[in-house]
Amino acid sequence: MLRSRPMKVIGLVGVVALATSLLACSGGAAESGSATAASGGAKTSAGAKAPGGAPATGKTVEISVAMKDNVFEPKDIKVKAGDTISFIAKNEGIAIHNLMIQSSATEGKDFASAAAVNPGEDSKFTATFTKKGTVKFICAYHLPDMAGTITVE
Ligand SMILES: [Cu+2]
Repeated sequence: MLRSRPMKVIGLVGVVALATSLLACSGGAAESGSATAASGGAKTSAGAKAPGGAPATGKTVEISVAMKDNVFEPKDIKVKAGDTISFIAKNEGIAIHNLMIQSSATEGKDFASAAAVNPGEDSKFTATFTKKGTVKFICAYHLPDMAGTITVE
């Protein structure tokens, strides 16, 4: 009886030490494993998507653009190539406005809000820019006043 007690204590310490080292070990393995998967995934999509353009990043960025009478705020927007941009075109004026992105030359299509966004209303749409450079956007009702640029970086 007297001998088995210290043995038990040592055994318990041993088990705890083993469990701790196992936890530390699996934690480390999981970390390096996910890092490898992330960089591998980026490489794969770079090869698979749009040659000449940036691959989709899988990231969504929300950008609100106020349409006032007669100006966009902001009128100069910066985005990252490959991000999905969720545009919210908010009509904060008293006239009808819209937001037309003239990207057909670089992206093969234009992105646009509803053709007529009424005062007090919003129009949401998404766009992805794959080519770095500058794209113009306008309000079709109020040229040349309502125009802006999107810089794709
Ligand atoms: Cu307008």
